Amino acid sequence: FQGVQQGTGNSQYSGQVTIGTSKSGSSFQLNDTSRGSHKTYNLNKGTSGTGTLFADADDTWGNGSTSDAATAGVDAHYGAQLTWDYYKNVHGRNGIKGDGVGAYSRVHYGNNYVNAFWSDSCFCMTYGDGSGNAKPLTSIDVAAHEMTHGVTSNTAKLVYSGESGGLNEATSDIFAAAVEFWAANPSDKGDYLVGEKIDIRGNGTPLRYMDKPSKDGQSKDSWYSGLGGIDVHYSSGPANHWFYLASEGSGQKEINGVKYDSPTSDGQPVTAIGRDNAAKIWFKALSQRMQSNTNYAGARDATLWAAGELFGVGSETYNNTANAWAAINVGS
Ligand code: ASN
Ligand code: ZN
Repeated sequence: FQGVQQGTGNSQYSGQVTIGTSKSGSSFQLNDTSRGSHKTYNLNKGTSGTGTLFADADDTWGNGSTSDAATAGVDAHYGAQLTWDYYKNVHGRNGIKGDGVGAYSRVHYGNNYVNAFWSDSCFCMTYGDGSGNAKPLTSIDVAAHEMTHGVTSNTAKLVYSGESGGLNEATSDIFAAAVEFWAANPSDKGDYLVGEKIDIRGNGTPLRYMDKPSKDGQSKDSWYSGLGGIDVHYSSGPANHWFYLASEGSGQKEINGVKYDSPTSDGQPVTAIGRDNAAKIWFKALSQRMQSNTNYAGARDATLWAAGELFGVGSETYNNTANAWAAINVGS
């Protein structure tokens, strides 16, 4: 099978990793032919087009720091590879559209750009280099978050405003956490924090907390009638909180060295169904039940339908799934 190669990447966040590359003439390229030909490009501070496809003479990429432009390419390429493998192995989905076709990644976008984004029009992910204390936005969780926007666009198509926008954002955070745990990379272990590697505020705090979203100062822990009127990155809070509660249960817990303390809005404890079950339920709900205008009440219905299909209506898992919704003030 000509073309499929395993390169060695020295990433910034994930240590030394094996990445899918391909050979072209006497050189190698960041073109993962085993995952839909997902390619990674260097924009070299540009903001349009694709810049140049990363190429290398010996198939060993990056040096683990920003002094080598290929390092961000390694992290982005690896994050896309993990996310591809997660969807395929855990959910049986072959690529973002389910058709085996890869997207592509672009790194070194613009100057001091402190963000990353998915675009439906290019079917691609783009990463900034950060600025000041904020590091390049190429960590595993950010890559999985952005790639999941592509999955949402090709499944439920949740409109990116109002409550459906919060659910769209939460879907990206939920699978960001799920991919990070699933990858089990020793340099970036799984957690229920989003963007903890980036240090976006320069004080060591993550962008978002799923056990108690309000810890960021703006996200909401529970549903309330005005939720649809706030920014989608904050109205995601209750659904992120649902995922944490369903996965791990309420109260205090320490996982991979991170301490969590998850409250419930109804004061009733929630018993965990486990992260893998929660992710299976959310994916099935997203891909088979949610629609563009699904709101929080609809998301509850969709996940209970999925839990019923997967585990049986009235099963312990089904009931605990419902309890996690009650804990964020949705349903009863
Ligand atoms: N990084 C952001 C996100 O994926 C970009 C945006 O606001 N859409 O949510
Ligand atoms: Zn997002």
